[in-house]
Amino acid sequence: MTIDEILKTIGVSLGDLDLSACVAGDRNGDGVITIDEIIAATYAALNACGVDLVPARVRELPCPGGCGPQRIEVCIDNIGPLGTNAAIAFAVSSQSVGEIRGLGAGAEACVDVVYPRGGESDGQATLTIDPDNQIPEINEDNNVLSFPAPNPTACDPICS
Ligand SMILES: [Ca+2]
Ligand SMILES: [Ca+2]
Repeated sequence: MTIDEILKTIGVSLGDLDLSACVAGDRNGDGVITIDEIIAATYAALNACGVDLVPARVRELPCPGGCGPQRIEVCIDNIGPLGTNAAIAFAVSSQSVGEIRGLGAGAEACVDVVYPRGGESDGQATLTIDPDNQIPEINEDNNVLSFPAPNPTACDPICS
């Protein structure tokens, strides 16, 4: 949230502006903006007002029977003060592997995907959230996480 938006928030609280000028300022959805919501908006201004997606962690999943494609669990957090209903795409080592649908403020979502071989560098893979930057965020510079590439012999050797 910018200073301009905070001023709009104050304007709404004083009845000068319609609530639609800053719906995000009305945190509890009661149709009015109160002092505590202005304070919350001011705090939010320190971090801007919006979505901030970050890759939380990646975990190798066991493969049933020891044979099959290596699967990983990917967890994405939204550490921003606002949620999003947008589809959030993510890529592993520059290969698009999946998306999640929406993420509330402070929420986390985890999904299982097949680990795409190739693209590792020095045994490290990367998880990139919103790789094509479809979603504007407070911070676009915290969307990449490096993690150790799964050992090729662990799960997806030749299955007979
Ligand atoms: Ca981000
Ligand atoms: Ca983005």
